[in-house]
Amino acid sequence: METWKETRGRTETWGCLDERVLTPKALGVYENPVPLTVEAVRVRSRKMDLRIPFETSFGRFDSLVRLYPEITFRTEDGRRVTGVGECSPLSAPWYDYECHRSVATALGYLVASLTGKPVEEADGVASEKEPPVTDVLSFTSRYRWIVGHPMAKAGMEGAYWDGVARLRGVSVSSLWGGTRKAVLTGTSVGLEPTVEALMGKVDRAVREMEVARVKVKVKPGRDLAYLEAIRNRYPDLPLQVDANAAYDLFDPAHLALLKDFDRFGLLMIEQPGRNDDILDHARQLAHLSTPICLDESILHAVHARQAIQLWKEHSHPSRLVVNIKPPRVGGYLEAIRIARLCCDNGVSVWCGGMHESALGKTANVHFSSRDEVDLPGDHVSQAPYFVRNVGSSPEYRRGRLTVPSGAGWGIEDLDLGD
Ligand code: OSB
Ligand code: MG
Repeated sequence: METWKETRGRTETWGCLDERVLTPKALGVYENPVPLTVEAVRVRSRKMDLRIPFETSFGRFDSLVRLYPEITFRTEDGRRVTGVGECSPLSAPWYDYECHRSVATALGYLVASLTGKPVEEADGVASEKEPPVTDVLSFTSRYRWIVGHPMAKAGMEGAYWDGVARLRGVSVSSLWGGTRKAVLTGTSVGLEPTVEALMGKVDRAVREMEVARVKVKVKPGRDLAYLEAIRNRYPDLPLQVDANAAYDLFDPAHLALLKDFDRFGLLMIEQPGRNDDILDHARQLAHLSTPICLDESILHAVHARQAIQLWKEHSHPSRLVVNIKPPRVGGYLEAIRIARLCCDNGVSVWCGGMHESALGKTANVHFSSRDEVDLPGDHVSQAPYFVRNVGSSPEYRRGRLTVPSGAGWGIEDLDLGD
């Protein structure tokens, strides 16, 4: 039964949004026909110290653990290829319920599913009787039964794409139907205790880095004075804010603050309300002229479809923006599906970040090379993100990152240790 249909854009999209719609073929995403036997799956992890401790409305952190699932595939003629992905949770369940400990647990189930062993016996070596995988859906269907845990799944899917791209000797961007050679990038500036400290970070981003736009974190009480200072110094700077769910959309004082943001000509206000809400964001903020961006509350394409529908009823799709983070939506195919759905309905999208290491950031850059991704992403920091990274980041110059063209992710000096 067809329940919802949108015909204004390039594609027709049905309400169910299961894998029969927005398929890899319809999205221009490569469908690998070569049978690949999963031989082994292992997970490495690295604790990484941030150069700049990061504060948001939910908390402050100065180090992160990144997990790297690695898959060894065997082709029918005996060739071996390995691919690696990144899981980029925070260290505690602040942003969503995931953290590096929950991701490690979920990865145990993913490894068991891919290697055909019970989770208690999963040692990463595949049992002989598992059939090979081909296209991405045949790969993800192995672990589709696992509810939730999108960051664990995204890292595993990343390993699949890197492996397939290396086998073919092409970049992941080309498998994903990416068209851009460079992607626009902005920076995300954390909360600072004083206006002067924040202005130091903003000055560096604007004057030294020349980023394509600046995003600043806000929360009630650390908002208007900060925005006023930025606007006084930089009247034309492309500027947006991210509240990480810090405002109560039914508190008149908070609503008045958000309405006041209209004075600053912001590109968007990101996730002001609850991290699991879409409906109240649509209804309670329809009187703002600043577009609302959803981050935390969009976990898959069905949520994006519901948001689009609600903005059509209560506001206008041009006042909705979606921050697509592949780790938050369970992988790259789902990220591309959301991008297409939004683009077809007049909703702008950009690629957010989770303070990924060089591998995860590079994957986000490959995703951002799709033409639906029309706004600058959070791909760079005011200083290198980490004291020591796992490889070089894509080449940055004046608000743009070059999409790597080498095989796989195209990171030549990737070093994950043992
Ligand atoms: O809400 O976009 C967010 C970092 C960690 C968790 C959530 C968010 C962020 C950022 C920084 O804003 C993005 C980045 O530079 O990686
Ligand atoms: Mg955000």
